[in-house]
Amino acid sequence: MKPVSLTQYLVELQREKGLIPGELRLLLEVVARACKRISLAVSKGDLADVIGAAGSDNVQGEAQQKLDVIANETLLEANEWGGHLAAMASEEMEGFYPIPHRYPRGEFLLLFDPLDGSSNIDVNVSIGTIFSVLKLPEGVTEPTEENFLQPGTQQLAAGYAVYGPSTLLVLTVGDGVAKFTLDRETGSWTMTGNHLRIPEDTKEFAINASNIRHWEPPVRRYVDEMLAGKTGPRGKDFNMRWVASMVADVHRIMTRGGVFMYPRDAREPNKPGKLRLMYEANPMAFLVEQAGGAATNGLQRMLEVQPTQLHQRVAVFLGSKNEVERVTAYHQEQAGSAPS
Ligand code: AHM
Ligand code: MG
Repeated sequence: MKPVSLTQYLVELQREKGLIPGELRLLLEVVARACKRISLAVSKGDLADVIGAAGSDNVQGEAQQKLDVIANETLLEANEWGGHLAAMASEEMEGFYPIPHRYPRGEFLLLFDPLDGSSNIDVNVSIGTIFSVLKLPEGVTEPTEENFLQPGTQQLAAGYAVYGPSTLLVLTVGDGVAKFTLDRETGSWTMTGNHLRIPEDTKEFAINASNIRHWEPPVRRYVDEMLAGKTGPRGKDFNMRWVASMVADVHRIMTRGGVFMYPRDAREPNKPGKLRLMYEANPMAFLVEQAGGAATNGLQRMLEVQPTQLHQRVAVFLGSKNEVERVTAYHQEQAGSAPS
């Protein structure tokens, strides 16, 4: 069978299936092109002087790596002039970025975590880019931050790129999840999987266990039960994996199932978790649901959480459906029995 390119896949979604407008197709092509450039910079590593600290902090107070900055600029530059977007927002920028008036403006909003898994840059472990596309509300001509604060159900497209042994792009526009591998010789994205499915059951979980002493009781109960193995209440042994790059952990789950957790914990009680709703949790939740999995914040479906801030944090439980439902039920039980 002849290989299908990303362009062919998107053209089919637009023309034959009528699922996406032409402007969205062009936008996704530009995002994919930017990911290709980021992949190139990542793969050059020390040879291109892209490794190491940038000497600045982002809005979350995290030290930026050179690649965080390069990836952010690459996405901004690639997307600002095409005429598809009204504005962009990024993990690496405090405020949103309206498309400058010298360029035509479109009707979409693009959000991204330009370089996810920053702590893995120095050590040559998989990292990635996560993105989400929303529509500017009808009638708005000058975008504001509030225009971005739409629940994840409103996403028109979401995806991630993994810069690993091979570079992958995993994408959804609400018609299942497709996977593309970057062919480094021809420079094109070739489809290497379509309608990805996450098994409903799993024997693998992902959590940073060094935080165990800070976890809330439902998470402790859930993990303890898995750790008890065959002779415990679950009656089977579980395996654990934690890459510390959400893209890599989610991609493993996309491939063979599993449950990913970054719960709220007692380290910073006023922050509901580490990961960010708008450009990490929501796009991943959209992809995971499209692959037959589930995603919650412990209490409710992730995609239905009403955002209140651009950089809002959220607890994340996603992956194999039956496991996400179980850990969510443990949280709901606790919430139901907690004194008000
Ligand atoms: P980043 O976007 O600054 O890289 O932070 C998000 C990353 C996720 O990719 C990953 O799941 C998590 O942080 C790892 O956190 P920890 O180092 O606490 O295990
Ligand atoms: Mg991230």
